[in-house]
Amino acid sequence: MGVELDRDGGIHADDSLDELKALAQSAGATVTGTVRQKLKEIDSRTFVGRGKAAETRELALRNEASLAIFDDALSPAQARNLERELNLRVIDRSQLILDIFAQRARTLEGKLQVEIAQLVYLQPRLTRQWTHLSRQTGGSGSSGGRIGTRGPGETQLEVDRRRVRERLARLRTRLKGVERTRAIQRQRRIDVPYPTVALVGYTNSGKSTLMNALTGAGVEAADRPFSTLDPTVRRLLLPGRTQVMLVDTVGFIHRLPHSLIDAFKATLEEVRTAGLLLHVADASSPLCWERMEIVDQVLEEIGAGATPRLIVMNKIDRLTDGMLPPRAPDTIAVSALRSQGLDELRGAMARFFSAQRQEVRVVLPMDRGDLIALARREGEVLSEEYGDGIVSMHAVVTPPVAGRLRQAQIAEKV
Ligand SMILES: Nc1nc2c(ncn2[C@@H]2O[C@H](COP(=O)(O)OP(=O)(O)O)[C@@H](O)[C@H]2O)c(=O)[nH]1
Ligand SMILES: [Mg+2]
Repeated sequence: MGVELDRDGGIHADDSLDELKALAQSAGATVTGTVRQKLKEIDSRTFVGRGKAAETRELALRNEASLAIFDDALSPAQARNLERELNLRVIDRSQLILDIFAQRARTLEGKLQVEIAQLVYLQPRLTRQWTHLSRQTGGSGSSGGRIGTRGPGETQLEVDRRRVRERLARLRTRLKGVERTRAIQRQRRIDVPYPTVALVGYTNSGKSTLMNALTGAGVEAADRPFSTLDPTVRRLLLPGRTQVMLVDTVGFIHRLPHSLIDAFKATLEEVRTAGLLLHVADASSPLCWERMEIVDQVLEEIGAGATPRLIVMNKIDRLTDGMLPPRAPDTIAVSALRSQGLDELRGAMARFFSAQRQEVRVVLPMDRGDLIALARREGEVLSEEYGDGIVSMHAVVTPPVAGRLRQAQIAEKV
């Protein structure tokens, strides 16, 4: 069910509802009907109008539906009232997305993050009526009826809020431990020291396919939302000997639940600390630009709004008329699937990093041959003079290497 409100901007209600349908199917549901309503104002009690609710109840009965999914965020009270009006279990888009994440989570970190997000979402909804209704309709047997009941849903709805709070605290402590390991891994990478490039974009835009095409990483790429939850990192060699670490991570979507963004802070840290973002967009989607705006908003929200980025227009093989959507000058057109345009993309990344190269003049202890070798390998050494137990060097290197050299210097070269 979706509503079109007068004040709606961005993604149109119909497109949003289509996306919701695809999400529901990908979660294992069979969609037996869609309902939409144009509203001036929402009904604060039941979100949609009374007439619409009655109509939906009829439709659900006819189609033997066991679940209603709302495209808009419902307050806990609205969801409860709607369950009563529709005589159906009711969830909203957030809960559906949380459910899909729960299905996709593979690693301990991913599972912890999703469960935290689910519990945070459920916390205000833990009331007696809700529990009662969930029990009544939850066990209907069809796979669609199970959506929103996986993970903590079924078990935790039956415990009281205090125990949920306790569980949340425990999960957060465990997650902290896991995050620490990730932070150490990231630190090691910074020490390496290659710049990090993060793939970002709307879910299903082809980030993982591009990762595989560029690095042969063998990351799972599938035609379904959120197949990637956990970050994968691979080394990528660019023209001009620049090495970078390429990170593939979770995609974004219209109305991504806040509890998820919060819970995935550590995963998204990979994006926040990257030196360059590749914003991968599905150029074959009619909603390409609207989706790019949503991605920009989420990037802003997680503190990566100012990170430099290259815009990668993917799936150009699907553009029958060979026309890209009207585009900004700095975009690179590729087909990750057919490995088209990848040289141009590598070139653009290399140009970005070579423009970022810095001149450094440092005096190093003689025994830091490793750093001199690093500067030679990762940059260009313009001069090196050996003196009394010291080497003074003038080089042009990437920012991470420059940082390493300055850290180890005993004096600035004059
Ligand atoms: N036609 C076409 N399909 C692509 C291209 N890149 C990715 N896909 C498909 O888009 C779907 C989502 O890809 P995936 O890499 O998993 O997207 P992600 O969610 O952004 O990681 C898969 O079915 C891919 O095969 C492309 O360049 N052309
Ligand atoms: Mg992916």
